[in-house]
Amino acid sequence: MIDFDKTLERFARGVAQRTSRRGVLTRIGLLMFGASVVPLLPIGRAAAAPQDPGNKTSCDYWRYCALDGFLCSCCGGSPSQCPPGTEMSALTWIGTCTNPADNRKYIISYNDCCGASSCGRCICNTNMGDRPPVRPQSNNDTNWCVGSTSTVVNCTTAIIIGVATPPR
Ligand code: ABN
Repeated sequence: MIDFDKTLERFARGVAQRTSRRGVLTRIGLLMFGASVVPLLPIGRAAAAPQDPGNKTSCDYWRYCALDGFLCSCCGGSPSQCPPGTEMSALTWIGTCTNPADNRKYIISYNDCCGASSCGRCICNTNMGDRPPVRPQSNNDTNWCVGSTSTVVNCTTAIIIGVATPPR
């Protein structure tokens, strides 16, 4: 029968004779350095973000498909940010728009920006999926600033909430 202890001892002695202590320490050091550097290497994460083509100050921009209001992009804000001095409404109207870059449907939240005065620039009334005010939950001709500090609507944002359709 093989003497396990003796075999292991012979193997360890052989390794010890063939390698120097400094060499072993160098290898361990290199391994530790490699392990710490790997997470820092550049990794292509761009694929995760959807492409977002189009002119954000035009009613034709894909995210505005169900919008009723002044574009915040024309009023000192952006499709997802209110202009300075205004407050984003907590209440909102939800639409579903197709991104031409990947042909997928995205859920868009049309939060009004409240305060200051009505912006008055870039009015859009695309209204896809809009229903009469008798169904308020499906109507976009609504002042979503009613629950905010100011009920004055300055402009309307179009924020991507998520993908409505799974990848094909
Ligand atoms: N959601 C924009 C809006 C505000 C007030 C009146 C109509 C539409």
